[in-house]
Order: sequence, then structure tokens, then C-alpha cells
Amino acid sequence: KERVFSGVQPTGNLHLGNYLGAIVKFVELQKTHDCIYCVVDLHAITVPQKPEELKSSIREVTAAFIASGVDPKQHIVFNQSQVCEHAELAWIFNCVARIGWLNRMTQFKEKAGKDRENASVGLYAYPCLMAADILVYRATHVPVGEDQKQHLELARDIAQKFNLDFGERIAALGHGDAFFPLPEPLIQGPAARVMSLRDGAKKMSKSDPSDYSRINLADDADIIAQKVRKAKTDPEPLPSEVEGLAKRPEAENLVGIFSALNGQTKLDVLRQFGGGNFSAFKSALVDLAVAKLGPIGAEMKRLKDDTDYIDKVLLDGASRAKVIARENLAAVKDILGFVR
Ligand code: AQP
Repeated sequence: KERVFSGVQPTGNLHLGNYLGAIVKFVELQKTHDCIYCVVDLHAITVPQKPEELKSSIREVTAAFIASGVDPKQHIVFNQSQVCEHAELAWIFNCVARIGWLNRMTQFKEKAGKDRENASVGLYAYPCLMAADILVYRATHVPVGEDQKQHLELARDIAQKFNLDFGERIAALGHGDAFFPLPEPLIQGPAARVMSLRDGAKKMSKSDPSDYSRINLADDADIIAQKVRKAKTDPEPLPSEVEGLAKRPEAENLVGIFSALNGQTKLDVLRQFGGGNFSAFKSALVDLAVAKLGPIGAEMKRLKDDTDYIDKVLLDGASRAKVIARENLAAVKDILGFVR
């Protein structure tokens, strides 16, 4: 079976973008793949975190996975820092990746902002750790939102360079002509990039200071209703064709959210709501969002407080992940010529 790996950062405010862009796909892929889903706490500390909040967020993301339908018995759910092989392989990849490659990463530029000299080295090297997360399991498929596309391409470049640089040794040690697969991003669907509810040009994000910019998985029905009603729109009625959404980013975003939540195409949604004003559409969107997210939010809150259960899931997941990671890392060390 092909292997899926993906991660979510425990940085608070899990939102509809994380859910539709990533977690929904995590659930679907369980039917066809062996899946490994990780709470990436080592990534979270690339920017400052408060220790108690970080701990609570790690449990919250774990709870969100399970509440959304990820099965931690059939598949693997764990916390990154509990499997030290990620950090070890990341160091090796720091020595494979080129500075020029990392200099091109747009997420670093956005997150570091103007004060780049003061950004952590970890924020800069983030994509090497992400490549290690995926490749320490030799995962073949990675479900992510569109914002992660560039990092995935870098992971493929690292895998390819490693395979080429050590090609002879890889073959001599019996691994064939490539040790690492080139991981495929899975980014399709109407919600691969969910935008802010306040500004159709910005992606929905955990760190946006306005809570009205996003729907959080933990929001209750009243809050969801308020946020959808206040969501920015334009004065035109909804179009009847998908082409009519061009240059109308807020309308396109809301239609995309509706279609993703309802498992429909955007055209299906426009067939139903095209020609009408936003208020009827928004009411239907509130009902749909509450119906889909309400039970997940409630289950998430319940699970999150059961810290014994969550911590057991993470420990069990880490020990199963470690079996795979350790074996692959040992092979990498042999390829490099380390003495074990
Ligand atoms: N707006 C989005 N639309 C679709 N997918 C998204 N993802 C994030 N935002 C959107 C996807 O969610 C997964 C987990 O993301 P993450 O927590 O690892 O990191 P992030 O991309 O940094 O999340 P945020 O919300 O954007 O946080 P900040 O505000 O800190 O930058 C990933 O698969 C991601 O693609």
C-alpha cells in the first residue's frame, strides 16, 4: 500500500482552512492508504510559543483529528517531538538542501517579515524538517493545502538530490536506484486554498488578528452564524456559471466553502443559488457549516479534556511511528557511511 504522511501545527485556532484543505482529506485517504498523521510541535517552535498553550494545542489538534474521523488504531496519530528521528533526518537534509533553494521559500519571507535578521534559524530551515517528516517514513503521498505546494516541491528536490548524490551506495546496499520516493502532493478540490472571510485576497490563517476572518473548528453555532453573516461580499447577485466568479474573490471563496462542505462542485452550488442575493445563500451556508462542524467541535472539546486518553493515543502512535522511522534512518546512516 502507498503511504500517506501529513502534519498540522499546534499553534491554536484550528480553522475551516485547515479542516477543508487538509483534515477532510486525511479522513478520506484512510480507506485506500496507510496513513501517518502528525502534530508538528517542532515546527510550531520556529516562532515563539507559550509552553502551557503549546501543550494544550497539541492535545487540541490530536482531538480535532479524531473528532473529524481519523482512526488512531488503524492508522498512526502522534506528536513529532516524540519521535526523535524527524530531527535527526532534518539535520542530514540541512546538509543536502542548498541555501539558494531555501532562499526562494515564500512562506519564510512572509513569516519573517521585514525583520529577517531576527527570525529563528528554525523558521528558515523549516522546509528541511518538513521534508524529513515525510521522508523518514518514505511516504509517497502528502495531503496539504495549496500554501504548502512550494515546500513539497523542495521535499522532492531533497529526495532527488539524496538519491543522486548517493546513487552508487544506495544500489550497492540493495535499495535499487532510489532510496527515497518523490512524494506527491495531494492538493485538489474546491477548498485547497480557503480565503479569509474579511479579505478574499488573504488566506484564512490561524495567526490573523481578526477572529472574524476565520471559522474555528471550536466555534459554536451562534459564532459561526455571526461570522458568515459578517463575511465580506460584493453587491452583485451570485452568478450562474463558475466563470462569473472570476475577479470576485469573496464570492468565489464562499461558494468554494459551500461546495467543499457539501461534497458538490461549484457549478452545482451556483445552479442552486445563482441569480439570488447573498443573504439567502449565507443562511444556507450557516445551516450547512453548523451541521457539518457543530458535531466535530463538540467532540473535540470533549476529547481534549480527556488528557489521559489523548496522551495515550500520542504515546501509542509515537511508538508505532518510531519502528518505521528508526529503520529508515538506520538505512540512511549506512548510506552516508556513519558507523552505527
Ligand atoms: N487557508 C487554508 N486553506 C486551505 N488549507 C490550509 N491550510 C492552512 N491554511 C489553509 C492547510 O492546513 C494544514 C495545516 O496547516 P499548518 O497548521 O501546518 O500551518 P499553516 O499553513 O501555517 O496554517 P495557518 O493557519 O496559515 O497558520 P499561520 O497563521 O501560522 O500561518 C496544511 O496542510 C495547510 O496547507
